Amino acid sequence: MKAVTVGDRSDSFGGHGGNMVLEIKAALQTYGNHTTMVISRIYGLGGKDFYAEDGLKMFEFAIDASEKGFVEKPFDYHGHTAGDPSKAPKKVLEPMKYEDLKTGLITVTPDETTGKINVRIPPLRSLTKKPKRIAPGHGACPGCGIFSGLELFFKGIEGDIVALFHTGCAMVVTTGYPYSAHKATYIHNLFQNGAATLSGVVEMFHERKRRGELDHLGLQDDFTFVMITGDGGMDIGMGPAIGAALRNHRMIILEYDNEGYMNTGAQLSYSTPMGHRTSTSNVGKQQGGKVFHHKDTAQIMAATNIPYVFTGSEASPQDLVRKAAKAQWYAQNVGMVYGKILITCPLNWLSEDKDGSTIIDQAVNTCFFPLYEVEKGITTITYNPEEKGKRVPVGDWLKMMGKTKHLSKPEYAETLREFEGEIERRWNMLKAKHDNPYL
Ligand SMILES: Cc1ncc(C[n+]2csc(CCOP(=O)(O)OP(=O)(O)O)c2C)c(N)n1
Ligand code: SF4
Repeated sequence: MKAVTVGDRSDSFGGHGGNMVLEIKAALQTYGNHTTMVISRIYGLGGKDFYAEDGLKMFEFAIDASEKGFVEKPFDYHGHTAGDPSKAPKKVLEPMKYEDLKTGLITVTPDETTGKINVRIPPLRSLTKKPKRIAPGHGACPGCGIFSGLELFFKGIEGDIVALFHTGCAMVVTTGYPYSAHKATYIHNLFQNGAATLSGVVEMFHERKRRGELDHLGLQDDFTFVMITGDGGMDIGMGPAIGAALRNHRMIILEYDNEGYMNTGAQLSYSTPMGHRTSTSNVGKQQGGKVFHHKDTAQIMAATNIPYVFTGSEASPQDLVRKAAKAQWYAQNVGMVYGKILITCPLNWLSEDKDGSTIIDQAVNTCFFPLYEVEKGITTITYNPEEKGKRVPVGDWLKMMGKTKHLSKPEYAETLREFEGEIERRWNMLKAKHDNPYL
């Protein structure tokens, strides 16, 4: 057969063909057929029908190619109505420049004798020159902590990134069709596929680099691969995330934790703390917020034995930027990193927009969200509110949010006591780990 046309009723974006044509091409290659020309046409999208004339056209493409000896258009859409080019979205942002992203102001050096990774960061003001990787103009609610948290983290990353975002607020509010707020290379995939997809991209990148297949592009090739997920995405995508951790791919998983599935209407996640109100853990006669404790994702990921795990908060910016720089070093040189940052969601926490970083700071100072890192199995608390004389009662933090105000009422005293007890238990466990490198 000289030529074959394959019609796919779905596109595999970026693949120059639907899944069927890619499979057929692969099968031909596998069986040593390098001569049959393959023409790919995507048809029937957007409710378009497929008529006999369309079928005839498919034959004509192949006949034309076999007569000419070459394929004029190997890949195209068939039967679609072209849009009006004058209405195409205009480019409004210039691409970021590598020189601006790689400031050289942050240095990360491994100490050969102690094995420690030394990080030096400049005064944070000097990093404000670094371009934002997510453009303003996205649709997040006022006071949303996601973007200030992510941008702060990215300030600690030098050079280019490839970011994969799970579904969730961070993704939804930055990708309102036909626009995108992402200035860096961006991939979206579903909760069950995110970590698997990015680990595939990482391995493909390193393998093609090793083969020299990217040399002709003249690229700076020191990308950092980062997956961004919410706490809900981390629930649903926990299996693939652990799989990627066990395979130890050179990438970072950064979880922004707003303690619920906010994008779909503030349902509880496994990270929602006990007693907190969400749309599926109500406060009323029958229930006083969530009835079981939040899972400790950072400890779960630390147990996979990846080289670096950290927690961070935008209320402790130096700490977060330093950890981001260290995360980049590990992700480029050793293996997988997992980081968790607590961020505010004023819409569903029923808190004041302006109070975001104060609330987060209080969460850290109650020891509910301790700042620490686990580096090659060794735990270090990077900020200890007790030693600084800053520890505050849990109730002081909870009364700042509408979702937890009820916990100060006498009828919820038992829930509060239980929640406080769990915070204390986990904090003491962490201190023990900090004091003993074998724990
Ligand atoms: C497998 C699957 N289940 C459910 C959904 C619907 N869904 C989209 S976003 C979302 C919530 C995500 O929560 P989180 O990751 O915490 O991000 P947030 O919206 O809080 O930023 C859910 C349940 C989905 N997209 N895929
Ligand atoms: S719902 Fe919450 S997390 Fe989502 S954009 Fe609004 S403030 Fe941010």
